[in-house]
Amino acid sequence: MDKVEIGNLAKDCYKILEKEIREMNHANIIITGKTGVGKSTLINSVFREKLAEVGIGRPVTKGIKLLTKENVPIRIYDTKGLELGKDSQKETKKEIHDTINQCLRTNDPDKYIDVIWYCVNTQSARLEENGEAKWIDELSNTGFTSVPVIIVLTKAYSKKQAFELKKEIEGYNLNVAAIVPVLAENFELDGSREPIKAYGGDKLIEITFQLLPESSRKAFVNAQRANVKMKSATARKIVAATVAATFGEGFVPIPFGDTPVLMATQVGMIASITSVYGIDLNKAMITAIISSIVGSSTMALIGRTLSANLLKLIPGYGSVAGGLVSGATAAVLTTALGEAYIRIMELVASGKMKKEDLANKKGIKTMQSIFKNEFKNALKKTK
Ligand SMILES: Nc1nc2c(ncn2[C@@H]2O[C@H](COP(=O)(O)OP(=O)(O)OP(=O)(O)O)[C@@H](O)[C@H]2O)c(=O)[nH]1
Ligand SMILES: [Mg+2]
Repeated sequence: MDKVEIGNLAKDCYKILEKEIREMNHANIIITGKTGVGKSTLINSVFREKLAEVGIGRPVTKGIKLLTKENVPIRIYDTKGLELGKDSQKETKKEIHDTINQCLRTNDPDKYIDVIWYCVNTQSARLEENGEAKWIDELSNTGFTSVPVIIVLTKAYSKKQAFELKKEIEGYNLNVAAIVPVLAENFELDGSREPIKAYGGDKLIEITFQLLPESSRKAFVNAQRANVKMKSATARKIVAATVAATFGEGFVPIPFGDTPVLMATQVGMIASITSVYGIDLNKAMITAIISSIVGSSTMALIGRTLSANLLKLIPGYGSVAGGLVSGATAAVLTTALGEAYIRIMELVASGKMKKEDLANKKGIKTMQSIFKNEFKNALKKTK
């Protein structure tokens, strides 16, 4: 493939990606709880941008701030810490209900509040004091609509303490969907002891996901970072769907000589996986990714392997015009491409590879070796 062809594929891929992001709905979450319970820390740890720090805060009501960031398909409504007084509690609840109702009145599902995270400090006193339990119980129903509430037990340094508090709250039979202990950031102990490792964020993301309407789920998977498995599982579904599609296409051109390995379906797959990981790639990065996949050394390997192993096995191959093979072969290539691309996105998402490196020599080498490996793996599975 020449530079122009690769450039065109990259352009297509970029266009699809832009469109996906532009058309994606948002997930909308209200987060509330007493002052200092760890709301901001939680937001910054479970989403892929530190929204509580870098997000643009726009006041919605006196006590509610909307946190957003461009290209992150989530809206966080951060409430000012709840004070203990009855009047303050009443006012905060009214503001929350007003916000939910207002969003509902837009008649735009993209704006609807999907879930409320109510944060309780795991070390806090019993919930029935100050009427907090009753307050939580009344939170989910605004009079017009009902929004699920998850109680997040924040700063859950001690799992035992979190477990006991959870039991206690369960005893109140509140109108809540789940109670989830989370330690959002490692807790450093003094002296030589190991810090207590952060945990629970992945669980909170999983439970929240289950409560979301279908229309918000894509956005939520994109915006979250605490649940890596959710990203890879979603990406693998996309690969499986693409494999099924290429199968359906029957005979598909494969990369002998100058024939492009990447067809529209695979380009779409790459764009969709990128959007699952929520990694902002520019055109140069996408071009580098595509050229490292269809680059000559990779293609040579594929060509050799395929002609040695696979083509012989495909009945009637000899009668097919040169360069056309069955859906089975296309499936191997698509699987390899998808798996390799997931590996690359994981490296970038986990910080093991800088996305800027995708466009340089080192990055291209890494990607080529990943793709070759995945190609061999995919081929093995067919045997
Ligand atoms: N180690 C550790 N510290 C935490 C955790 N959650 C909160 N903290 C600390 O607790 C303090 C308060 O956390 P914030 O996230 O600012 O609490 P907040 O609810 O946003 O507070 P307000 O916005 O003022 O109501 C900060 O010093 C955090 O570093 C956690 O999971 N682990
Ligand atoms: Mg805060």
